[in-house]
Amino acid sequence: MSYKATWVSRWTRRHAIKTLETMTLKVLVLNGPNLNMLGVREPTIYGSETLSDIEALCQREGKSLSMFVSCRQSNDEGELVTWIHGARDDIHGLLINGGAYTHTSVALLDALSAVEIPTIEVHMSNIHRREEFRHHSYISFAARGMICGLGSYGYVLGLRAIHNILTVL
Ligand code: CA2
Repeated sequence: MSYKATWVSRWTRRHAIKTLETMTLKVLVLNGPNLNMLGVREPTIYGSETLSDIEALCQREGKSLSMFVSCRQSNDEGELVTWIHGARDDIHGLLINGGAYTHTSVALLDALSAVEIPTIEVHMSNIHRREEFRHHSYISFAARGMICGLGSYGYVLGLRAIHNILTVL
């Protein structure tokens, strides 16, 4: 490698590290269908916390990790796909509970695969202890990891995992 190429590559590496040090990591937390009903019904499966409680928990955890966390929920598959596409340019990590679309949606899988954003899948309940149709997840094909069965704590762990992926791994 020439002197100039070496210098440029050193500068590029140093510049990239500096950019990483000063950049605020942005994470999008997506919740799918019916998760807006959390805390309202079926407390035996999903607990008594509302979606707002969980979103506030995510904001707090994000702050403690110096990450900016935005949260969105939709009952509409197409809207979720559009939000995933929109994350491509300025979101560094995704935490997603796809709700029932987890088990049915190739569209969500394709959207996640297309944007290539490090993604953690989360579920309130342990989907492997439930009906057989919940055991399969399309989202898992595109996710770096999956957390299930730990209720809202899974969102906290998911954000920590994303932070780890973006800063260490
Ligand atoms: O355990 C999870 O987080 C799920 O993603 C929740 C989905 C379910 O379809 C997945 O298999 C596992 C359902 C969310 C529905 O939430 C409700 C909350 C209260 C009342 C009714 C539904």
